[in-house]
Amino acid sequence: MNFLPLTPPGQTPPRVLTIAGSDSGGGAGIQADMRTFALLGVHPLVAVTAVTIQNSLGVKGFHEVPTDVIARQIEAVVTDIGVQAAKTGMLASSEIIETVAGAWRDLGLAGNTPFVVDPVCASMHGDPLLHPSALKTLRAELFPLATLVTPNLDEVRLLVDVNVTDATSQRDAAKALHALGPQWALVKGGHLRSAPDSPDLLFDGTDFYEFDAPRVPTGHDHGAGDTLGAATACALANGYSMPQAVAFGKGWVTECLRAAYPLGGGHGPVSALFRLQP
Ligand code: PXL
Repeated sequence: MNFLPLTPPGQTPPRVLTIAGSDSGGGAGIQADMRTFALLGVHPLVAVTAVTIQNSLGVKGFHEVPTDVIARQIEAVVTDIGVQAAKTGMLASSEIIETVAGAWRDLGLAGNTPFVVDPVCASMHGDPLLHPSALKTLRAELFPLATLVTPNLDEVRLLVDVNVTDATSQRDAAKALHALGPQWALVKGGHLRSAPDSPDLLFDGTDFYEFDAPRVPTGHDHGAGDTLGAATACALANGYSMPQAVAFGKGWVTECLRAAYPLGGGHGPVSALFRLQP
């Protein structure tokens, strides 16, 4: 696959901000985002929302970062360093979502800086990463600010109550998500286990774009959703159109799935480290 343009050493690369939770196991969340950013030649900026206590077997608990600390992290990097795109991951609570939405609006980023919202609700083990009462805030406050939302099929069910089982219901889900206000909605088909491929569907309110990739047979796919969103945000920061950026993100996560490795006694992570192979 082709990668993103690289900035010569000594020159400032594009900056992408991740607003997300820390995974102590290093597979998902901020750690996955930063691996992808760095290996795509992007300078990673970080606003930590929560610290999870986690290993390959699951999430044992998490500690939320106070909302003023989250808002100040975002403000500090946006006002000084500047961002060409941002993505959100684990946001944990309604208060944190309101804080992130408020910061995005107050800093004048809404409508002019690509904003990828990955509506993380639970870990792959089913451990909750978002309070159920926060779904309403996600829909009402953050989705209207998003350039792109990237739910998986479990998140689609929680957000718009559509059970995606085939291409028709995937279109219904994309329409329902788009009606919540994002510019683009991506319904990820990775969890459509009945499909031989992993079909993702992108919708801008008018046109549908399909992205197919072969399903990679691995038990180690921790961090796959984060990695797709992160790579898509990096492509947007480089000026790609949305369909081009999603195609790039999909290609990148497919390579990371092929390179996934076992870790600990549970599920291993997808791996951007393949990029370091000579
Ligand atoms: O993959 C979603 C995700 C995002 N962020 C954090 C996580 C997970 C999944 O476990 O732990 C911090």
